[in-house]
Amino acid sequence: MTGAMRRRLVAALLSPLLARSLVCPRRRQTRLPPPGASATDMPEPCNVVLTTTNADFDSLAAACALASLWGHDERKSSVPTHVVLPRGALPVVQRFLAYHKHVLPLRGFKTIDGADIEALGVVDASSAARLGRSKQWLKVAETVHVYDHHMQGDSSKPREEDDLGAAATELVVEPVGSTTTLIVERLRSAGVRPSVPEATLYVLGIRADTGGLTYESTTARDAAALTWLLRCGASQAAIAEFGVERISETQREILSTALKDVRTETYRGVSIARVVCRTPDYVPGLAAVVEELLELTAADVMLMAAEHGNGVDLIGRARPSAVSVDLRDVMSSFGGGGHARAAAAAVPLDAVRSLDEGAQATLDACAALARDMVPPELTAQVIMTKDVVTISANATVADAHGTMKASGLKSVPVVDGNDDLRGTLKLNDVIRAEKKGNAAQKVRGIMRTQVASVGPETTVGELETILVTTVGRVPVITDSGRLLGIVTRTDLLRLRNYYSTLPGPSASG
Ligand SMILES: [Mn+2]
Repeated sequence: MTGAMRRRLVAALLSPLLARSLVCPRRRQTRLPPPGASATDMPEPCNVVLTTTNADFDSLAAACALASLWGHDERKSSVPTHVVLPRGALPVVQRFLAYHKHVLPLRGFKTIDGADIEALGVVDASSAARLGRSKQWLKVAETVHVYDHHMQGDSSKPREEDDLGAAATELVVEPVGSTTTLIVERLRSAGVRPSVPEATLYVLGIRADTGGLTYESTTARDAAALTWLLRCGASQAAIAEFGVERISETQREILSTALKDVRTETYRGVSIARVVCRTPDYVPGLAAVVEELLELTAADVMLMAAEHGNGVDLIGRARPSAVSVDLRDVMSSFGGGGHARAAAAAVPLDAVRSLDEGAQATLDACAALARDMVPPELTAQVIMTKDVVTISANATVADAHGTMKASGLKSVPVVDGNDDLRGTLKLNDVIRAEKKGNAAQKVRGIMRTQVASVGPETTVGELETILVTTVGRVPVITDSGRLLGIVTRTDLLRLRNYYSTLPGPSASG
């Protein structure tokens, strides 16, 4: 087989059309009609739980968990509950399904008559558009139950009503890391213990959407659900095998080309990288490629425009350090959605053409939106603490020790009568001087005169370099050397929003 043939074969295997037929085999043969009736005559009342199109692990796991919950719910268990994938699944999920579909309650879309649906479950979908052709069932089902964790705007407030919200007879949207968490919590309180393969799938769902409990959106509830699933016997061997995204040959080729083509610009301290990728056909699983790119390039924001036969897919990923960039907002301008740090949009071909733009122009517009979210970079004079504990160069070592004990500081700026910075006094030097019997000596004799300092206009990016590589406390001084304030690592941590609460300004620097 030549390389080109193999690539074509891989592309064919990855095409959503074929993926669907692999994932959702028709099962007509299992539904033998009773004597005297044809299959189509017989109503087959059922419940259906939908994944999203191109299902990820969270979507599949939440759907299977909800089907299990309903199977144990006396109000719903009088009819069977089927899980339907409206259109394909991510490659990593397809691989799991290839080994496990016989233990999951899956049914093909075409084997179900919409009129037979009593309860319809929708999981992990931020809009009805994510349901593909099964969107039509929203109108015919007796009840519609929506479970999701995609919040809108401010993460504390649930999203507004849309076509999906309007169809819902029950709408549960909560700020947790995965939809699977929401359903697993319900299984647990209903006393339903999952089978080992089910528990394994649910773990894969929680892991995928929380990055193995590392993403910013992860909550204690996700960790608690995961712990319970491990106690239910979820298989670490299967998690290790199926939880790892295996980048396909096609994805690997795109990754290596993208690494050469990626362009990074740093704007107000935030590095935004972008790359266009062109393929003849739609390639699933490009989000995994974008995640790899983010890791490999160390950019704060990575944006990819993937041009294929039917339009342009925009995919964005951001690190928590890009505090101000909300990719969900960026992608919503292109009709997409997702989370602040991970979002995507599918721009149809006609939209790309009517704008007279190719993938590059669409990508540039996307990058400009992200860039506009970055506020002016803060400077030392804005974030510094002005109320600084200082010691006079003429104070005695004993006095200085008293000041340091009272403030709890291990390093204090030394100033003269005009508040001009003269040096830094270290606690270790004070203690050493006292042990030598020099408690009455003047501070100027033991202070360090080589002091790293910055001007008031120094940006946070420059300060960060100094604070993490040199000293933990940097005095801010005027051109003439007068002490204005101090910036510490605590200020940096606060500014980066790593912790919601930190001790008062610079106190513990
Ligand atoms: Mn999800």
